[in-house]
Amino acid sequence: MTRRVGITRRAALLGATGAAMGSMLPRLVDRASAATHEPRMLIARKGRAALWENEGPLADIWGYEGRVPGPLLRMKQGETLDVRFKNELEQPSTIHWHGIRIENAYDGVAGLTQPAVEPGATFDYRVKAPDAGTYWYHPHNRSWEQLARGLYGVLVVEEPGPKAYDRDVVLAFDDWRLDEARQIDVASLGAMHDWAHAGRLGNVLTVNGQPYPRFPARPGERLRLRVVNTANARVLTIRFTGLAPHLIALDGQPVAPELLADETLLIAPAQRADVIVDLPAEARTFTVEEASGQPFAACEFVLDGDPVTRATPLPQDIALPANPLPMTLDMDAALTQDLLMEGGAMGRMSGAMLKGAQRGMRELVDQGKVWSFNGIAGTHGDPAMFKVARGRTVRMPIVNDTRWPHAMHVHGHHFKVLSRNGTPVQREEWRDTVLTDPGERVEIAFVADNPGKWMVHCHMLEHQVAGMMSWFEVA
Ligand SMILES: [Cu+2]
Repeated sequence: MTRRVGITRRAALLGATGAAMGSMLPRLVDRASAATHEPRMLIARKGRAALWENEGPLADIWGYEGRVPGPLLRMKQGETLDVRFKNELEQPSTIHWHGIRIENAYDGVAGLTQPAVEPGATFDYRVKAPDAGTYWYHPHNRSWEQLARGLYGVLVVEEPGPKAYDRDVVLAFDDWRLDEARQIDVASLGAMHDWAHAGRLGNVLTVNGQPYPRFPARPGERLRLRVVNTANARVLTIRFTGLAPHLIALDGQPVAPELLADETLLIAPAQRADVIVDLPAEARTFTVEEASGQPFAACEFVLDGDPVTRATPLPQDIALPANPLPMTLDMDAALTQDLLMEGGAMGRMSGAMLKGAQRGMRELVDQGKVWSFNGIAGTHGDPAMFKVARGRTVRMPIVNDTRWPHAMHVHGHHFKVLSRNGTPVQREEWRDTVLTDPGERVEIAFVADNPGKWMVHCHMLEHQVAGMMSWFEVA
């Protein structure tokens, strides 16, 4: 039995050794070579990373290019990025381009939009990005294992025109479950306890694959922080104390700029949030904290050098241009598809359909299934939850009848979050992943304009594999 340390353990560790940790080196940025149409190679392979402390023992990981996160990909809105994925792992894999309203054939879902890419094989993805914003990529085959081992990267799609900030900084948060040898705890991968409860929660938090990165910045700089939660299952509470963070986008889609209440961002697995901060004019240090439990510092900004001066105060000028989303919802002619989530520990589920037959809980557990959508413990190979004519509005009331939060993700589309427990959501909020609390009813709607087969699933990856998955077809 390995010792479990709470994620707050980092706080104690950082108190002792945080100051001694090495400085953050800027990550290499990889751009598409648009002129030559040479595909950009992305190789999934084994690598090593310092997850526990910057100078400490290296952990064996799986990563794109053997790194965690994988290469930061940048492209311009409307551009196409050709990626040749090569799988040098011993397990089949794919790449899913999370949040990109992509052509269905390149959505990367093994068993639905493509066969899994076998060890040694390649697959060519065409990533055309209609929307600017912050996105990410990760496998969609045994995601619960492959993401826990480090396979993910961030994809930035840049708006055209001048920027209302000096620089952007990606903050990709992840939590890892490390064992006593400071290696990824692989013995607990697939543990039914995690699958039936909150999912696989880690005991070490990293930002951009590092336990405590320090970001150099200039006094007075205006930064766009691109926050990504890449954790398998942990909902993060990120606090930017003293930085007056202004939210400008959620899941890649612009929102009317707003000062975050309590300078705090709640961000579920797979979600992204873009915030603008104006750093103060004096040289000093700011920490960004994780505050879902005992708050502890996750990274810091070290201000040094000549101050940057800026004429306009926040939130002037920081609103992002709208993306070309289909935003006109025709609710009168909408197809309504209810989504009832059941199961999990302390739930009321007594059985579910599995592969076409009704089964009791005991048999479901034996098959690794403990959750259901609309009474069905989902597997790849199930029939579609619904089919919808292209261009029709889909209205989806989601009821979370479980004791656990779930982060519902819809592929190929962004949806508007209409209401929570019957109360209209005030913010104009277009998302690809929405957090639903235990007992909550969240209504979403979207225009089904992207033809193909699209998954809808929980992005707590252990919940997904244990039954919280289905798909729909736009024809
Ligand atoms: Cu879930």
